[in-house]
Amino acid sequence: VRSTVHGYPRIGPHRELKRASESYWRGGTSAQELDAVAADLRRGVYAQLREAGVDDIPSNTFSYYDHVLDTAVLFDLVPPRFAPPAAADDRDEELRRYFALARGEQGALPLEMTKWFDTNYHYLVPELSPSTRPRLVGDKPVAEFREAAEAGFHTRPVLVGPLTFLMLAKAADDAPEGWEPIVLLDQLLDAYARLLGELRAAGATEVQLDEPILATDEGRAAVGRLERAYQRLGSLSDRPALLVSTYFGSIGAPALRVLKDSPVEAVGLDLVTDDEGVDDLVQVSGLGATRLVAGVVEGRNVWRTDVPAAAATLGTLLALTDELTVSTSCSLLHVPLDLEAETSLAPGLREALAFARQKAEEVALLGRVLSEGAEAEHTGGGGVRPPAFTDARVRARLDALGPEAYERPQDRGRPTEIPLTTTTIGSFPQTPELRRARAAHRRGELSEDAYKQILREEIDRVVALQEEIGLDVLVHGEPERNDMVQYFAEQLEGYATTSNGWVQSYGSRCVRPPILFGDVSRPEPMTVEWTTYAQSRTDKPVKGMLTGPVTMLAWSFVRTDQPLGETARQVGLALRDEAADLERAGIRHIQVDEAALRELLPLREERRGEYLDWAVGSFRLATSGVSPSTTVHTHMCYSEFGLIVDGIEALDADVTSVEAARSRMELVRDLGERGYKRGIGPGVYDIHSPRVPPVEEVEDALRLAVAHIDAGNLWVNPDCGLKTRGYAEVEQALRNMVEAARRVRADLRR
Ligand code: THG
Ligand code: ZN
Repeated sequence: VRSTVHGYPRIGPHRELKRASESYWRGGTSAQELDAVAADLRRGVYAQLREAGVDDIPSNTFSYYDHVLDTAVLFDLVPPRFAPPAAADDRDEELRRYFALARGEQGALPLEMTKWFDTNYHYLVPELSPSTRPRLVGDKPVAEFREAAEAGFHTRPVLVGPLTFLMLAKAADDAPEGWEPIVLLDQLLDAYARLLGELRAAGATEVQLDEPILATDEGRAAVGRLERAYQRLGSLSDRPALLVSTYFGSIGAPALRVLKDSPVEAVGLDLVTDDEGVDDLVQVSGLGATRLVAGVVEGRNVWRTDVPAAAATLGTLLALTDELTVSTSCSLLHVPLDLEAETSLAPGLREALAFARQKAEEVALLGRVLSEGAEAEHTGGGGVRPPAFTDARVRARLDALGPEAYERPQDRGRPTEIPLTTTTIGSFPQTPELRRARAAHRRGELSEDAYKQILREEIDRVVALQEEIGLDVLVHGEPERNDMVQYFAEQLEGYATTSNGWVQSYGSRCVRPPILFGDVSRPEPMTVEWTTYAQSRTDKPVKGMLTGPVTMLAWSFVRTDQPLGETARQVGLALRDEAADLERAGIRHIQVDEAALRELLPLREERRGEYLDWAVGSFRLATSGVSPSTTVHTHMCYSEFGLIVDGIEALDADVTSVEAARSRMELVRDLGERGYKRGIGPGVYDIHSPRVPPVEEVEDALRLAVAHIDAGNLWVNPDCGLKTRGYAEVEQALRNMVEAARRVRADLRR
């Protein structure tokens, strides 16, 4: 029994890739230097996996920005607005175009970014049209295979599978209505066929094709295309062995049967995310000669594997297949690299954790246990459970709550009499000075008093700026927060934070997801000091800013010993206490962000109702304790409204701001038709690019919106927080936004 992993973190032990690429973008590093850093990181990964004892090492899991983007570039699936490299062998030109696709350049907006399934990783969405001609133009997988081979590692190149690639792509704006990228399947398969031939010629004996789309309803429904794709690739005469790898959930018996009956040599299944994977295997009467790559080590959470239990599962799987490989449930891209880099985790908790490197050791151990009959208990792999950390008081309080704790009075009035009230989502730019001060404070080089003084001065500036611009509902700007989840996790009981547990979110941007290991409670107020300080500096209302329960879970590693809904209720209760304290301190607007509400939506329809029940319940628990006259706000990112409009209504916030740049009109029309009676703030400009929207553009958006929504219910705001932007553009954009609101208000009075 061999061992492998589906993929590995690529940013480096100290985020070397972030440093190197950001420096390259600033012009401080040459293409050669950047490539050298990347090559070192790749070699480091192969060496680490070999040292961990992993038998089959993947390659092409590295990316400068995103693996879906890499695939688009590899097959020449680049929209025409991105000029091709001036010369074929100019590395700077090649990188310029690659990063332009991800980040935009003069005259060309970047590809859209969206969440990779239900994770906090973002991929770039390929734009395809009927004139798109897939063809193999790059050699990244081949070059990285050769590079690894020269360093002494025979690897298994990993590719995004053709079905997943096309089903995640979107039709370009100029494509005819109703055209779908999937119609390019046959042409794309020709390009994959060529690539497989080149990999074979370079010496690759096995290639992994990732098809996580099969865990979604749409993917499961595409069995006909699945069959076509893998019959075609499988019947190539001179090719490497094919591993079709699936993850983020089970794929269902029909898809599994297609793969079993196809000429592919191996199938990877996620056996931890839900409990249907083994049922699927039983239903198709086992895989027979098709090798099973069994994902029994959880790839996207940080708990140590119960090795004896996993070994027992693998034992039963041996009856369902002739050949077995032990693996992770998905790529380890979603967990931090190495627990050894953490020095300050509480003992007891630490022993219960495994990061990527430790998980690689776990698959290797399981491989040995099964091959050699080694006793799991005697090989250091006993199932260590997280320490039971229960808080009887939290449980008693939750048990004592009745249904009224989840309801606000329905006849509460409209929060403001101003039509088109202007506000922002919460965060203001985090200046380099601010980041430096926070880093110095963390290292102990800046005293608590001096740090707080800097924060107060920043709040003074942000409040004065908003007053001067003429915004109606102000914010304090969140200068004290490193991250909207980490900041709260640092202050809540039941949560641990890491010092180096970085996980890639998109491109060079990383987050350190905290670890929610026990019952959650709030020892002290978390935001009252800063919010009330800001309120003391202005007569305008200041909005208090909290992160909602779903988002606190979505962007953390969470305990698995109780249902997510139960954990969410505990977070909701802590936030309810915080909201009460804010209100007592005189704050009359409270925003509870649920940026990740869409992201945690289950990939399969049949599980969505249950999810929305607990997601909505925990939000309402957090927000229903305040007086009817306090305005409750919420904000959501990346929402596709067909799916989430019911959620907006169910949350029952007084004001919901949404990132609606693309679907703004659809949303206001839909809410208007439903007679939605609460406030709605469809983001009037896109903060993800530095572009300043002209007044007229915002005005047009507002005029369209007031045609569908009562102006008294319409709020005016950017589409997301401003922390990643610079002051120069933010100031001008907000001025234009406020001016546009003034013009439309004046017309309404006529
Ligand atoms: N927090 C968390 N997850 C998120 C977001 C967030 N996921 C979705 C979205 N927002 C992702 N956006 C970003 C934007 C900026 C950064 C990370 C994710 C970022 N990170 C700093 C960096 O990489 O340099 C590090 C921040 C830190 O010091 O903690 O800028 O807001 N959890
Ligand atoms: Zn947002």
